[in-house]
Amino acid sequence: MRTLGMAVTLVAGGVALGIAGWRSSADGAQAGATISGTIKFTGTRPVMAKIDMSDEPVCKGKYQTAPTKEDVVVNANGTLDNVFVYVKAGLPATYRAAAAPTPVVLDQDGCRYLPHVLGIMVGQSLQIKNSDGIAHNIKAKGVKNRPFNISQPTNMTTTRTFSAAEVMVGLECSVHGWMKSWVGVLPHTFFAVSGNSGTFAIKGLPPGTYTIEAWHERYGAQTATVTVAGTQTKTADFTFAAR
Ligand SMILES: [Cu+2]
Repeated sequence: MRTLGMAVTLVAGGVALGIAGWRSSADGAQAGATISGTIKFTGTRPVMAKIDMSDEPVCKGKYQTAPTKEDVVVNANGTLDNVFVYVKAGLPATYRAAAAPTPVVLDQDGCRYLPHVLGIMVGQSLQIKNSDGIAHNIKAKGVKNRPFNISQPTNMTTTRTFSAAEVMVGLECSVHGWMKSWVGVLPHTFFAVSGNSGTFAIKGLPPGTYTIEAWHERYGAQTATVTVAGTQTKTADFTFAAR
């Protein structure tokens, strides 16, 4: 049986593939440079509290063992999941992103957001889906983006867009206090989320010197400076320490 943990990865992978495909079709196959790396984790893995879903039997029934909070997800290989990595600065002044690619889906399944962390372009559609058929209420706590509040009483999909770049916009459910998701909104598609292998790749970059930021909801942000040219691949690894 597929676990919800795997579903997170599949959704995140789908997003990344969609972006890569869009970049390739816009700029020619595999054009540009790549910055890739691994998000390492050192120290003692924090123990995440179990989520008590007793009040929501529909959600509880979707798990064989009690799900845990997702503030820190350390992968089996010692890397860190759910890290948002993106180009913070360095794109040429002349760079113009193409039109926003196909919608990104944020699902509410088992009273959790899938994926937990995602990236989206300014103006790109975010399809917020309720797969549980019970009431969820999505609150977006944007600062540069106007906050929104959507009630979804049953199985349905609501589409929203973000008008300004913002890393990150926090989403939460007013009904289920443990439900949290983070949306990185950017004016380009040079972003990735680490996933359960702890790796990332940002492809299709024009030549330049970039500030790459890796953001984690508990451990904060780190940056690296990377210069690429042509179709080079450069490595930028990040290490987050337990605290
Ligand atoms: Cu909810």
